[in-house]
Amino acid sequence: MMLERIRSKVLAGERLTGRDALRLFETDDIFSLGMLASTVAARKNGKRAYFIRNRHINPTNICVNRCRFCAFSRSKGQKGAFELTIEEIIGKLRPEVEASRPISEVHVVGGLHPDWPFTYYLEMVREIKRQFPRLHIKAFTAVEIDYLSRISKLSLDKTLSTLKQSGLGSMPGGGAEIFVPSVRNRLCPEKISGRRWLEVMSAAHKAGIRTNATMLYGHIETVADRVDHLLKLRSLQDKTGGFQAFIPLAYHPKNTRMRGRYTSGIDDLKTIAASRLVLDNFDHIKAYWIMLGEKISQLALRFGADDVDGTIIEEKITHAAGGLTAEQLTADQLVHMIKKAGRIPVERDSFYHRVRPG
Ligand code: V47
Ligand code: SF4
Repeated sequence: MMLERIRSKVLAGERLTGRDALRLFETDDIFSLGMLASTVAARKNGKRAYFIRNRHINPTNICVNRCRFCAFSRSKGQKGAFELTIEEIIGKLRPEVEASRPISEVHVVGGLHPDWPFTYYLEMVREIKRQFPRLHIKAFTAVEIDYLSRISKLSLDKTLSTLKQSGLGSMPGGGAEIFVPSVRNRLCPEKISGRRWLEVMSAAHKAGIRTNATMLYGHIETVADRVDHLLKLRSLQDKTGGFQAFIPLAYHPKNTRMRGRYTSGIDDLKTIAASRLVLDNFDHIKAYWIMLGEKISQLALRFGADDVDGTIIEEKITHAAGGLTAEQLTADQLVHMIKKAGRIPVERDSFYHRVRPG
């Protein structure tokens, strides 16, 4: 019953308020919530569910920040710390790019290294582009871009345009966590503020770089904090239109200093559905199978999601924190997953163009 008024608004194409959004998170009626979100997803993407052939690369896990939810990062010299050379990065990519069905995108995200200069990052992007001109480079979160601008002493705009000229194609959505300062200060006190994250994304969009957005949920935040986060993203998207997909990231507690519990399947599905309904100006909601698991991701495709990410190949951030999934799935497995969820698999490129029929 509680959802009746919201349903009417959604069906009439009216925008939901923060109060409506709270109701979505608070409802127990997940079936009505899922159906409503699914209706909106169908309006935007029909029955299509997207996937991509991609590979993740983490150039280093050495990081000057110490986010309390992060089990991936290490200090310099600490056991388990690693640094990849550009040759090693090229070596990881080559078999995937030269395969009969090559990856179309590399996703590059890492720690904030205390010594690497900006030129190392530029060289990394340039060399990937030189070796594999057709590979799309989706790299560096807003947190990394801010750091690169500080170490290079270049303005944000100049940092972004230099990276773009060197081959950066788009940016992932990490580092957003939860924007509300009181929560953010407990999660990751050294990290840039939520406001700065939004500023960096705004600058990227103005520079013609499309990005994603994320929200880390299921730790110490309240549903009101989630709603605040979604509304801030929606408001920036109204201004720039530069976000492609929104990805709720389910908190994984193992080996972290924050501890806590894994999220529940119910909360995962509610968060997908509420995001779909609140972010009316986002084209895509991604069910990141690495964090949700294959089965919840399938259900998420019936709760408003239209994308499951990709083949990944190697995943360190979630798996350091107790990820329960495999690190990679083949395109065939992704197609099967999507079909069994009653959706039409579409292999996409980084801008959601169809690559070939699934
Ligand atoms: O920024 C860190 C999160 C993010 C944990 O844009 C954790 O297409 C859960 O942003 N439990 C990186 N999450 C991953 C990311 C991403 C992944 C896939 C696709 C895209 C995209 C973006 O992972 C970090 C942080 O928010 N994270 N530790 C943890 N223990
Ligand atoms: Fe560093 Fe990112 Fe981990 Fe925070 S989440 S400690 S910024 S690698």
